[in-house]
Amino acid sequence: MKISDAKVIICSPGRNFVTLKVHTDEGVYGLGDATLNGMEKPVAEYLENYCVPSLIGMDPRNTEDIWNFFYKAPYWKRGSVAMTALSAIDMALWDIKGKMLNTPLYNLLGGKSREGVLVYCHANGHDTEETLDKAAQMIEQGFRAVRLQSGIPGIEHTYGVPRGNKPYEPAEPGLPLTEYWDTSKYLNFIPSLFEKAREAFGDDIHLLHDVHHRCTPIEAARLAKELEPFHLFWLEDPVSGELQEGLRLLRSHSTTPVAIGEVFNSIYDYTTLITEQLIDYIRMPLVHGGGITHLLKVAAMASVYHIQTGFHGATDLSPVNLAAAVHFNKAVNNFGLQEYMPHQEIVNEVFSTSYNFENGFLFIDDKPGIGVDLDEKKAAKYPYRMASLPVNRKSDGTMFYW
Ligand code: CS2
Ligand code: MG
Repeated sequence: MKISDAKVIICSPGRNFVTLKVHTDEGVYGLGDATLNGMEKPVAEYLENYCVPSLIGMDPRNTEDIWNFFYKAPYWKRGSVAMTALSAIDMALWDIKGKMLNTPLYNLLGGKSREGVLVYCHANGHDTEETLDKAAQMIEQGFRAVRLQSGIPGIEHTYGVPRGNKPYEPAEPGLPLTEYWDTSKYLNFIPSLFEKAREAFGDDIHLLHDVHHRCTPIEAARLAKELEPFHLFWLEDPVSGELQEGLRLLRSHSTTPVAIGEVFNSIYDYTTLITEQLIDYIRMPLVHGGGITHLLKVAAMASVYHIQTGFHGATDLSPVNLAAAVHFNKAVNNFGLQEYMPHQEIVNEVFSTSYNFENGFLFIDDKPGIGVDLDEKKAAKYPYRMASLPVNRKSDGTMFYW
């Protein structure tokens, strides 16, 4: 069996997605997500001009060797662009493997450890009241885990909160907008949001919060400590992902669980965090972290230290990634929680999916492989539109972390 062709499809039904479609000489094809928010074109270019020519003629069943070829052959390794491309190749090959063996992906990863995959959704509001209203609506829809992000008094616009009444999308059309940030206002406000949320929803709902890397280690330690009474399921990205050692300080001050790594792309980003037990959940998703082949190894390493998976799953990751993540999470023993931010309705015109949400869980049917298809004609109706994530400056104008 040989790979006969591979094509990169960029489309924008509501937002940009990059998909790799790998064809074989036996007529079976596989799909992989290659979407890297705001950097779609470099991944597509790397795939089309560098990876696809080498891929043609390879036997798609050799997922391990092909992964190692694209990881080890380039002298300049890793980085988010190359690893997203590699993730897409890997995902598409596992999709083919499942289709060839006529079995859903989860069966190739160990079978079922559970039927449904527990997910969390977002409740984003301009202030405490609106955030808690949104959370109440989510709980009403059946969600058992909710991430709370709120506008901060004194800060004009906070990342994660939609502008006006638009559905929330992390990227905005065109060049990056600038947002202004004030950590002390943020730190003074957030504990009261969670205090009110616990009063409103009781102890049985899982509550989460994302710091988006905006604290220094000592600030993150303060936040984690002050949130302790409200028993968060996790506090996400409390310090910059670059500063792994920063988590030592937080850990020595607080028992608030920590999730980190949606911007990571390799097991080597995690070695200190896992072996020193500085985190509780790994966020690196299949689409940016080297695909199924690599995440199986990261999850296995994490499991030795009783650390669980908690994959990133915002709307800028395509339905192909989400479906693959549901299979993965259904299979691995140390699954913890999956982020689920449903795509806009228009996305379903292009992608047909095999997962459904019920009572707080995502379920996936038994279609062979990943179970997602893409309608190329419909995709062509929605051409790429440049969109960017905002940049973040401190209130005095200093360029700052996200
Ligand atoms: C967020 C995302 O879902 C999350 O946890 O951090 O909104 C993230 O900022 C975007 O996916 C970036 O593209
Ligand atoms: Mg995040």
